[in-house]
Amino acid sequence: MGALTKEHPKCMTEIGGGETILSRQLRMIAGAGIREAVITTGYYDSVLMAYCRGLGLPIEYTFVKNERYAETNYIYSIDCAREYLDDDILLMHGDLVFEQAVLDRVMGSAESCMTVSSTVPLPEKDFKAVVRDGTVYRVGIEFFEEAMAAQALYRMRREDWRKWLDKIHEFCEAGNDRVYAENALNALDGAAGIRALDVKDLLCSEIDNAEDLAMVTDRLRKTGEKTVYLCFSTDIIHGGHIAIIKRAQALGKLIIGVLSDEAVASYKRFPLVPASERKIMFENIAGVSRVVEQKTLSYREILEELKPDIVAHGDDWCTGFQKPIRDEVIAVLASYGGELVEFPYSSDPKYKEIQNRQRADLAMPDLRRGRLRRLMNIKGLVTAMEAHDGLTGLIVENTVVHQDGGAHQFDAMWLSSLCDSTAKGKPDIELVDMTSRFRTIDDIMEVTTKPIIFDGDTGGLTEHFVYTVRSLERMGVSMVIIEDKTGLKKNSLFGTEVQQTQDSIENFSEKIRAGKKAQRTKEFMICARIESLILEKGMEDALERAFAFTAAGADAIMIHSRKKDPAEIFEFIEKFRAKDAATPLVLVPTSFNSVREEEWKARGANIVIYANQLMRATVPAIRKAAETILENHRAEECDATLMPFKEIIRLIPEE
Ligand code: SPV
Ligand code: MG
Repeated sequence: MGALTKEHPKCMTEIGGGETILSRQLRMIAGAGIREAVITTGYYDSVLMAYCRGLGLPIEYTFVKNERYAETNYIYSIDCAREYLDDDILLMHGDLVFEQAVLDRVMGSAESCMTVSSTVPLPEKDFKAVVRDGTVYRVGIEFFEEAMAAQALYRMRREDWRKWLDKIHEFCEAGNDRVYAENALNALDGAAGIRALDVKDLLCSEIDNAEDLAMVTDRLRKTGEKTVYLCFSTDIIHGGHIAIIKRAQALGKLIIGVLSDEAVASYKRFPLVPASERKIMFENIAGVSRVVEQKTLSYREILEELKPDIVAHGDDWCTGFQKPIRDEVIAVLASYGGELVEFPYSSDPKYKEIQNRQRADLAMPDLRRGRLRRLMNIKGLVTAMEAHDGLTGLIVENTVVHQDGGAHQFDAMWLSSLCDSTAKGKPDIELVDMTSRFRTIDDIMEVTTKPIIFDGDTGGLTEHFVYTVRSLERMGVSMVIIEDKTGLKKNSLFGTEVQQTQDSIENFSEKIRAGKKAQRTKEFMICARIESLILEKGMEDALERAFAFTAAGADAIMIHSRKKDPAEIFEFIEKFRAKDAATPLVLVPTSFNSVREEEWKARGANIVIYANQLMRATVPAIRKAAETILENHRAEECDATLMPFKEIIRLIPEE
């Protein structure tokens, strides 16, 4: 190496990209989560120590000088350092350069291992390993039979390492300290249980001369030219993310994707930090070449656009709901010759704690209130499911269905007057008073984070409604829906079978105006519900009211119908949208239930409320259980239809 090592040890030789052999090794092991390094030194030890410390890596160094470096081999250096090596270790020579995938495999090995290559030709003068049944028996330059090219990169389990280290000590005590440490290993005759880890053509090479140096720098430059794509949905960056970013950077030029707000909200929870800000967060991480937004959970679109050489991901997606996404990534990569690199996934307990804290934040009134509007902006159409107590709230909060690599969950909760009254065994005639309704809201809010749409019935007297608005706002409710009826309200699903009176446009508009005036926050919404179709007053009446109520300040319009056929709702949406493209439209498709959400969205609706299905699912189930017990005079027969309480308890969050 001559001139290259005149003023510093060989490991400080530059290998391009602003790195030396050593800085690259240390950066990579720090990225793999290793926090302690024992470095044996010889000449230029002070230069080396200052250099390592100047790298600013999160590593605690122990430097051990081999005072007899000129006359001994590294078997003796290890022996000098043995008191610091009583652990699982990663052992490597200081002149070794390897690519990230090699380190990933070594770190991922459950057993002690050494890197070998079945594809690299046997070198004349360098290390070779004699391998039998996957176990390394001998390492040295002199073996050619049953041998594979090998590199001095080992991962050693403590008990295996102990055997080797004791042998090293035995050799040195006997004055046999001018040989390789591997000579001591060979004396163990395979007893150290080192598996041969075949890294094939991956870069794993020592630098002995200028030729090696040229080859390695060229290989690294080519790696650097590769583009690597890594997608994140997180809104907090912690150490684990940085470690993955560093690993991905070692594979090439790194492009980071941030998952769109819509995709995050659909599969996880509402993002606390919007995609635009998450983008800036990642742009400010050193070495990230570009940050793009990934619109969907599926990678197809972004991969077809960017065609990265490598997609990197944690190996947690090999099973579970992300598997179809992974399968698609593999197929798309195969279509243009890209490669998938997976890192062992480790979940950080600290991250869980942060997530729990985030959940608690999301439940706070000020953060919850505005989220309905933001979700509408992000998704175009949001879905709300009825909840009438803490338990149904938890079902709405936590039920997720994974389908075709996507995830679906409800965006919001509907606090139905019908279900709240029914749960109390009372008719839906505004008999359950506001204090009791607020109590239900509070029960639900205490255990959930999703935005709440409150069924405000008629809103009562205008003088009372203004108080209701303020209370709901204060609690963190996002929207109240009031219907244009007056007098004794009955549930709309009875239609004209019961006596119901529609309020006048003037009165109801006045109620809306008063509510809007009473409101203190910008985010709270008042939605006007039009009963013209329910009461068979015709489309013209419905539309006239919709425009009048919007003019009075309503933030949204709900149009209701109890017909099975969705035709009149389609017609209303079309006619309303012809004149008003912006005001959100809310639907409760209990009767007209054949239309899918995608179609409602395409037609211009913004909120779909599933108003009573959970309650209707409960009643037949509990009645059947009661009847079965009565019929059999015992509970055994009904057991098969019941959920064990252990499972029910799992739905309930622990603080
Ligand atoms: C409710 O769920 O209480 C409603 C919707 O108001 S509906 O029952 O369809 O009228
Ligand atoms: Mg109602």
